Amino acid sequence: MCILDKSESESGRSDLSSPKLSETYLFISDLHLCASRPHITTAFLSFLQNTAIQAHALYILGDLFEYWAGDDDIDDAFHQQVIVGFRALADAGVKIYLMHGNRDFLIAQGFCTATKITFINDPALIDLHGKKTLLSHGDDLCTDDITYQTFRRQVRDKAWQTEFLSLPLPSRKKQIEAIRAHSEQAKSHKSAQIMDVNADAVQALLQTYHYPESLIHGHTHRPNQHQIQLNGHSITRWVLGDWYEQGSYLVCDKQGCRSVGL
Ligand code: LP5
Ligand code: MN
Repeated sequence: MCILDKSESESGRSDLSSPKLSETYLFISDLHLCASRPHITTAFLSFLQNTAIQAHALYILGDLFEYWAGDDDIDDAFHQQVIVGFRALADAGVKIYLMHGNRDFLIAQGFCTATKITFINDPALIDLHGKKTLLSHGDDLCTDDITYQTFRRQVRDKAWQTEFLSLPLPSRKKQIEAIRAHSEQAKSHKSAQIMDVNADAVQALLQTYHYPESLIHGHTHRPNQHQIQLNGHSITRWVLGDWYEQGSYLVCDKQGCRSVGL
């Protein structure tokens, strides 16, 4: 597992040409990068070089990749392209944080070291300009999706993962392809409501984390801003968009947060 940086709300950088942007935090998720969608990879690498490079920190809230079969796949040419992009961003002084999604939860220390990314757990509580902000991929909140939650418990089990990772890489990829096909089939029979976050699960999480000012998550691919009133607290739930059709990212600075299309 990657090293967990406990100081997510670290002090500002001093090497940026634009002091205004040095106070900027960017949030993305659900890029589903893969070799067969080169236009998304191009858009993402351009985003790293032109947009993220001006920010203080970039947070990736899961599903960076279409799937990740294990860190022994790091030498793959496509993965190397992405790794080089991240390393250049990190070398320019931008802090990069990554959380697992349901498709890339096998990302481990090898990937984080190669990219100079800091791994964060799901959920992660950070301080955004004095505002408590909770980050999550979001799949854990989809509690109505019973078959998915059962599957999730199995594949997030450490013993199961150790055994799976002991298989040869091609065999793992073959199994993942089968699961992907099965998942696409299963999703076509599920209602949109089942695949959305459950309101009670969201409330329970917000209570556990003592009512942060906002929650940012992805996974559902339904970009939006929801206002939740909970026990006298007004909490904003930001849902990040995916990068299939048109990429978008959430920008948070001292003025607040806003969603921006690429
Ligand atoms: O990702 P998304 O949004 O498309 O769908 C998710 C849920 N599906 C998944 C599966 C992933 O998409 C694909 C696999 C990722 C690779 C992980 C790497 C390591 C795992 C190795 C496993 C061998 O997460 C989908 C949710 C949806 O989000 C919305 O929340 O509904 O969940 C499913 O569709 C899962 C099914 O409901 C249950 C799957 C049980 C699998 C049982 C094994 C059957 C084997 C079939 C072989 C032919
Ligand atoms: Mn997801």
